[in-house]
Order: sequence, then C-alpha cells, then structure tokens
Amino acid sequence: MSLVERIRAGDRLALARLLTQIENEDAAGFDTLTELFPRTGRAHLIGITGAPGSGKSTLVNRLAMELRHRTGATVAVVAVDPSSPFTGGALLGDRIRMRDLSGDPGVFIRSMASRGALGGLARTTASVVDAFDAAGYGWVLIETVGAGQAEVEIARTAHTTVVIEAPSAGDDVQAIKAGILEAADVLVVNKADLPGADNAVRALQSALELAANLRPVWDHHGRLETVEAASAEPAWTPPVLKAVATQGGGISELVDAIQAHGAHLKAGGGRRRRDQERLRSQVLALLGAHLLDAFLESRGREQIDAAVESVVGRRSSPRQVVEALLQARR
Ligand SMILES: Nc1nc2c(ncn2[C@@H]2O[C@H](COP(=O)(O)OP(=O)(O)O)[C@@H](O)[C@H]2O)c(=O)[nH]1
Ligand SMILES: [Mg+2]
Repeated sequence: MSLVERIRAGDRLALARLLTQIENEDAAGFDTLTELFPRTGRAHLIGITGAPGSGKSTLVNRLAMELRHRTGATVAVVAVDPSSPFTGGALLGDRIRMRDLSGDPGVFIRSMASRGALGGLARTTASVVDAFDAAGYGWVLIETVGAGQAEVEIARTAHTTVVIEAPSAGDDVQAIKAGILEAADVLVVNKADLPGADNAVRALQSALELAANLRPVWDHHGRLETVEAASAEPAWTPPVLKAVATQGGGISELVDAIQAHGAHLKAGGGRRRRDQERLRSQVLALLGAHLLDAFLESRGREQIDAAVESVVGRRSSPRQVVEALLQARR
C-alpha cells in the first residue's frame, strides 16, 4: 500500500511519517499532501493561544478528552512550541503532560519545534493541520503561544480561536498581544482556582465591549487594520468562561461554546470565509517564500551581502538597497 492509502486507512505510523516529512520540508511529503489535499476541509480547527504558563497544554489535554468523549470524533493536537533557550524544556514538558491521552488511538498529539524562520513554522504547521484533516481527524487543536506574529497568524486562521488568560496579581488583564483579543471567539480565564479570576473575567468583558464595534481586517500584507464593523455576517459575542484545567473544571462549558461557535459559523457563512482566509494566507505565504528563494538565487549571495553591508555602514537605508536590488539587471 502507498503512504496515501495507508494514511487514508487510518494507519498512525504512516501519518507520523508524513508529519516528519512535512516538518523536514521533504519534497516527498508535499507530494503526498498534494494527493491527500482533496480530502481536507472537513475538520474543525481550533486555535488555542495565550501567554506561556497560562495553562494551554493542560487545558488542551482536557479539551481533547472531552471532545473525544462527547462527539466520538477523533482529535489531533498540534502543539507549536518555541524552542528558544529559555523555553526549550517546554517541549518535553508538554510531551509528558499530554501522555495521559496517548493510550487512546483516536487522539494523535504532535509537538512542533519552531526551527528556522517563523514564516516557515506557520507554513509547516498549516501543512501538518492539512495532513490531520485529510487523515480524517474531526477536531484539530492547535496550541500556540500568543506572543509573535506567526503564532497570532496560526491562531486566527482556525475556525474557532480560543484565547486563554490566567488571573494576574493585580486586577489588570495581562497584556494581550495586539490582534489576539479581536481574533478571540471564546475567552477562557484559566486557573480560576487562584485569586483574581473574577477580576480577569470583568477586565476581559470590558475589553471586549470596547472592541465590540470594531472588527479586525487584515490587508494582503497580513497587517492588521481595524475598521468600523460593517459585516453581513451575524455577530458573535465571544463568551468569557472560567476554567480550572488541572481539575477539568469548565471544560464541558468550553466544549458547549466551541460547538455553538461551529454552528454559528456554518449558519452564517463564516466557515467558508475562514477557510478562504486560511487558504489564501497559505497560498500567499508559499508564493512569497518561493519568490524570495528565486530572487536570492538569481542575485547571488555577494549582491545581497554587499547590500546588507551598505546598510550596516549606514551608506544606504534598507529601503534603498531593496529598490536597487529590484531594479538591478543581472
Ligand atoms: N492552579 C492552577 N494551575 C494550573 C491550571 N492549569 C494549569 N496549571 C499549571 O500551570 C502550569 C503551566 O501549565 P501549562 O499547561 O504547561 O501552560 P502553557 O505554557 O500555557 O501550555 C503547570 O504547572 C500547570 O499544572 C489551573 O487551572 N489551576
Ligand atoms: Mg504548552
């Protein structure tokens, strides 16, 4: 049997092999994915994002179990972990904590290290999500740290974006990365067993009210613009829930909210719009990467190095050298 046939038949080993090929940006993996691509578009993608330590992995673990029990559908978890020297341990920690689930063949967990460029991570993650979708996983949970542009990008292209906050010592909400609150479909104040949870809920609710008449729009460069709401789609008011992920508290309500949001998307055409947005950013990211590669190849390293040197020496501005590079004929 071919790899495609094995994946379609539910062979986990075959799927794991494809995921590794994708992570290594191996051409064979992309060929397999191309063959599988017509089978994608059925999974419900859930982005889960929030500050490090807010309890995302713990919550994702509980959420995966609850979705599995309540819907019977299979669940994939994609944990995107930055592998900086400061958080390198997180990868192992997540693997250990998520081990509870690994006895269930209907749950597949994949941790991804952010090697190389962030844009590369976003691209690889999108392909990993496609692989799970094609393999028939009904729910794909994508855990990202809500810190960088790439993570925000990954989270906002899901069908349902869940933003997690933990109560802070003061009564202010921890600074949320710009664009993330606006991208939230469901907000969760986790660690509701700790003091300050109700304050965090109130703070999030007032932040949501402020944002209620504004809705985010991303232009084709992926820049965030905020415009007055003028959407044909029916409005969705993001609920603010409380959870105690370590005990499983609030997880059932979270599944209710996710299912309600999924029904809302289907009824109002939002599901199609989100698919369009997600696939458009996939296409543009790939196109951008290929154009850059082709450009760098055509100019040769020396020209680029010379341009960078000129900027380092403050003889030219970055904009000037880019204009010169674009104009220069070989
Ligand atoms: N008190 C409390 N601790 C929690 C809760 N959820 C997670 N934690 C703890 O918070 C720490 C970070 O959790 P983790 O899931 O790794 O957070 P992540 O970095 O956002 O993925 C761990 O020590 C968890 O046991 C909760 O609901 N209450
Ligand atoms: Mg984590």
